[in-house]
Amino acid sequence: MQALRALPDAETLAASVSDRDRSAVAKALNLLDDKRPEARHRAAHLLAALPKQRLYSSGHLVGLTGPPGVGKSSLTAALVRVWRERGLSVGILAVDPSSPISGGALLGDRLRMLSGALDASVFIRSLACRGEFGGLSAEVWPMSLVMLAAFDIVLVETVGVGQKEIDVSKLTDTTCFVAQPASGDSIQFLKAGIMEIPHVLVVNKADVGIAARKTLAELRASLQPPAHAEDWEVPALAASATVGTGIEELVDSIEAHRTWLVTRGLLAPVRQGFQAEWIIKRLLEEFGRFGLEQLGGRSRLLSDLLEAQGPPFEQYDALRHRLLARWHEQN
Ligand SMILES: Nc1nc2c(ncn2[C@@H]2O[C@H](COP(=O)(O)OP(=O)(O)OP(=O)(O)O)[C@@H](O)[C@H]2O)c(=O)[nH]1
Ligand SMILES: [Mg+2]
Repeated sequence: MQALRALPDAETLAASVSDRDRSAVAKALNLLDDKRPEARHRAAHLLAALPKQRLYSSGHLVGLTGPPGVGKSSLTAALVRVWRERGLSVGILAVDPSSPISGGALLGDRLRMLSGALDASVFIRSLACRGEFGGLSAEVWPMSLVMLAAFDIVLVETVGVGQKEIDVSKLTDTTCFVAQPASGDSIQFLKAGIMEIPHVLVVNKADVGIAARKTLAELRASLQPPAHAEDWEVPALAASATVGTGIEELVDSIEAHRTWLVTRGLLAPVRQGFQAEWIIKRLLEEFGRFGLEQLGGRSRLLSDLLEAQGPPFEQYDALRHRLLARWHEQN
């Protein structure tokens, strides 16, 4: 209770987050991580008080995923430098499978090594993954919303080798998969349709030479041409996070995908869709399939949620109460 009393009220915190106050962002993220009922109540108010336009119609949520050691953190640091040069602020959520402390520290070190990359407009938060969302912690969605209210770019770094990427692509506007030179795994996953096709593919460590070029050629060959001219054509690039080649092109490709979404009016619906999926996933975890059926079934719920478009915790709690009331009536 002590810690909660020390917090400013949800509206004040939301206003400070929107003013890009870093310590407010840190406090807001702590609040979302707090499982106590009073904290959850405040977190719901906080999310409801954030400017809707920022959460659903602006900024860019970028996912960076790939196998362990492929260079995601190094690439993050290189990307941050370019974004900063372009005047954009960046919030980073690093979902670390092992240790939230060492993961964040490592990323911080990488960023510090790139002189000038780590300034007041770059914010890093490390999250331990708790086995949900195929490696993504349940808080990633609400935390992304808080970060979107405060930063131009929100980058989510997650480790994934195959199927796990599917879940990242359900939480970020643009998913970027980082492939390892001379590793056939990702190509096999793509070909077999096990891996959700990312929006941007990049072979890192291009400085190793021939092996990277070969992998890039194989990846390009394994990408299906789009069925419709209107579909997004997935770019496959080579980059070197350590040498710094291909980074501007990577930033341009990531930006091009956002432009593609915006010109088709897809940014808001895509994010509302992530939120609806996040709510359904939580309901499924708490009440199982039977619970979902009682609420009208998955597809009905999905369309109801997309239509209603409220803040995430409010929508979730309303459904939860509806279900509990129903069960109470029946027994
Ligand atoms: N040669 C070469 N090595 C690189 C490049 N990028 C990263 N590395 C090296 O690859 C190793 C792993 O880099 P990280 O950036 O920690 O990779 P990661 O994907 O974030 O790793 P995890 O978070 O542990 O999954 C480090 O030793 C880096 O120095 C690159 O472009 N070229
Ligand atoms: Mg890393």
